[in-house]
Amino acid sequence: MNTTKTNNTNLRRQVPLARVRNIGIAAHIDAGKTTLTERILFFAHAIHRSGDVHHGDTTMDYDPIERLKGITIAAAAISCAWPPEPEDRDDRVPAFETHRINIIDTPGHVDFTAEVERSMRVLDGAIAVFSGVEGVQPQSERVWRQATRYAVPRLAFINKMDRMGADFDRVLAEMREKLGANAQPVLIPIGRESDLRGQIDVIHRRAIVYDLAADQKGHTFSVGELPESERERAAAAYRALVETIADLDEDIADAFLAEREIEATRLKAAIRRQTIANRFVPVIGGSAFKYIGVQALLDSVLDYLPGPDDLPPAHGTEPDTSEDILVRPEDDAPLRALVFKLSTDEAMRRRVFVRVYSGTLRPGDSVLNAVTGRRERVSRVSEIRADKETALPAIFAGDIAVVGGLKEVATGHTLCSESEPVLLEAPVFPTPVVSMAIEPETREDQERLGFVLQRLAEDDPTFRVSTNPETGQTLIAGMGELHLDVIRQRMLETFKVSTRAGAPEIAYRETVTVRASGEGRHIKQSGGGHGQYGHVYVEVAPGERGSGLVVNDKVVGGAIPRQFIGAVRKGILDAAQSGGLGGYPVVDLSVDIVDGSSHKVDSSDLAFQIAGSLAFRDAVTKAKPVLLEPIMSVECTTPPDYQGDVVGDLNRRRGIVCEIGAKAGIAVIGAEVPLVEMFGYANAIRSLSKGRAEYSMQPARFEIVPAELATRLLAKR
Ligand SMILES: Nc1nc2c(ncn2[C@@H]2O[C@H](COP(=O)(O)OP(=O)(O)OP(=O)(O)O)[C@@H](O)[C@H]2O)c(=O)[nH]1
Ligand SMILES: [Mg+2]
Repeated sequence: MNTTKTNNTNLRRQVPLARVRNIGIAAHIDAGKTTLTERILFFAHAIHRSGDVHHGDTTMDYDPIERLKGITIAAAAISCAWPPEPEDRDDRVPAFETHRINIIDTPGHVDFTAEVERSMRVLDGAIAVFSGVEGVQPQSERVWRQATRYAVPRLAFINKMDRMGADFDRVLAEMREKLGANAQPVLIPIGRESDLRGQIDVIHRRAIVYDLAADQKGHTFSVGELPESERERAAAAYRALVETIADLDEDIADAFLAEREIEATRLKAAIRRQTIANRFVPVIGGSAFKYIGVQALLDSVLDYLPGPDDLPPAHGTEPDTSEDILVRPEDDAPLRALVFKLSTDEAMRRRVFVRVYSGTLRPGDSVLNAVTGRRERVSRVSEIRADKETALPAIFAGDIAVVGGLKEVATGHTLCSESEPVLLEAPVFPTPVVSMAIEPETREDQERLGFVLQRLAEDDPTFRVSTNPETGQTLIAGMGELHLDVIRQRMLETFKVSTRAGAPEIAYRETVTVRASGEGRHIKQSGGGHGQYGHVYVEVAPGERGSGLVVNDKVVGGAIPRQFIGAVRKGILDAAQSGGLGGYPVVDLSVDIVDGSSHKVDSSDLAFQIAGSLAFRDAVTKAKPVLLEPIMSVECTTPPDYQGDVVGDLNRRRGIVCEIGAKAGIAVIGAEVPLVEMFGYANAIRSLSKGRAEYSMQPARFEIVPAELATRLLAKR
């Protein structure tokens, strides 16, 4: 029975789909995402006072650890109306209909990349924020690629135009060069640094000028003729914009070739089409901190970013037949919702974040979790406002919301109607690179530790917990030192579990370098009663970096009976968890199950599982196993005086310097360095540059640890 469908007859959505925008804000660390989100909420009247990150009073960074550190850790969602209620409106927008904008503010630090990944998976559009001074930074490239992977249309906001050294044109050029973006400005800052005072509206060739004397919070501005000094710039930008769009869009091409005047609405419609098709990126300059350019950015979100029904339908698969199913954002279609995030609060209450792709969901409905196959009852559906929730009578296609009452659920699961099960594509997360042994401080902590760790690991797909089989120690693994530090702090502050930690270690991997075969025999046959009989031959071969572990069944003629292949596979997967060199996971290889033998009475799943493990270990030992270590791509920015010292130090860390450049009088050094050599680098770079150099890094790939080093490393274990 499809409860969802029968229940929704008397409920209607309040905001039509065409007036919904689900957008994310993504960028390099510190580009100003949270500041921009606060300003958006302020202008949309969703908050009365706009918070500041350095005062620790923002709505979006509500977590005490975020406020303390001044960075975003968890993506926070919030919803606002634009334009805000009519009585508060200026006359800039005549007759209008308000839109609902759901915003997800994501963290910039690469240790929390999972938050960006899962947000991108469910968003319809994004604002990519760049610093007007630093331009396109390594993490900006990463989030840009993430958005491209999920085909998320985006606007670019070049922020911090009030800061010394800000340069709009340079950042625009970098976006084209480094990101390959087909980008043209639609709103260009007027003035820069302390003289920043407004924007050129390129499409209407007019000026938006803020009255800074009257109002420091961006409420007072006038829209009028361009000042003489900006006319040439505006005309050139308009030409470039029209030419670029004419290249992409037939409608504008025709008008352009006929040299007809192009009406603003027509040009905007074409920009919208090309932005949504991911062929064009409108660029906007301003300063979130100084409240300049935010209202026009919001207008652009409505003008150019898609609503849920502007995008191609989402793809799902039928769980049994794997048939492709198109999911259209219709309220009366069967329910299809993707769980993209879980988070647990101090009272162990769990928030389950979903994006509804089709259908309607209301409290009391029962839904099918297409991954677990379990039927679950939804007790509550709510709108999200950062740390608060408002219960709703229903949520509809295109909504991002929190649902309550689910018992067994994880990130990437699909909730759907029982009559028409569908699996929606789950986001993919990177694997941890750093691990750390931890132990509880007291007996009380000991009791809660396991439970809390399990919850945290369920919430965060890039956080793993395991037990060292030899020492019995608890190991936690994540994306970096900061990630693990934040996890321990959260355990303490939120869940009151205090832990001692060992030094961070690399989450090494093991792999093979040549082909080899192996045999596993688990044969125990006594005279009377049942014995055990499992016998397996496997062949292993090196695979590509990042390919993981692939197991193939190549047995012919029933040497291993069909029903035991699953057990052999399980034995191999178990053994691969902990390799023979240092107990690290064995990855990037293929394993063919090729032959074996069985016994009519004594063969069992267990015997074949053990034989599979033994055969795998035997083969890997013969296949010249090696250790793999994570290599980081590092970018340092430093005053030129310290360039030599920074490069020398990177070389001593087994680093390979790939690129040295300059940006606004600052040297930029790009290098690849093994992660193990980067522990404690924050202090090192600070002291060798008197605190003036900075760096950021992100995982690049895994590479073989040099033999001599590997020997030393393994001897220590
Ligand atoms: N001068 C100036 N400073 C800004 C501007 N926008 C943000 N900042 C400052 O830059 C710093 C970082 O701002 P955030 O908003 O926390 O940046 P974020 O992108 O959210 O950072 P993460 O979430 O940690 O990646 C804060 O000190 C802000 O006050 C701006 O337009 N101009
Ligand atoms: Mg932030």
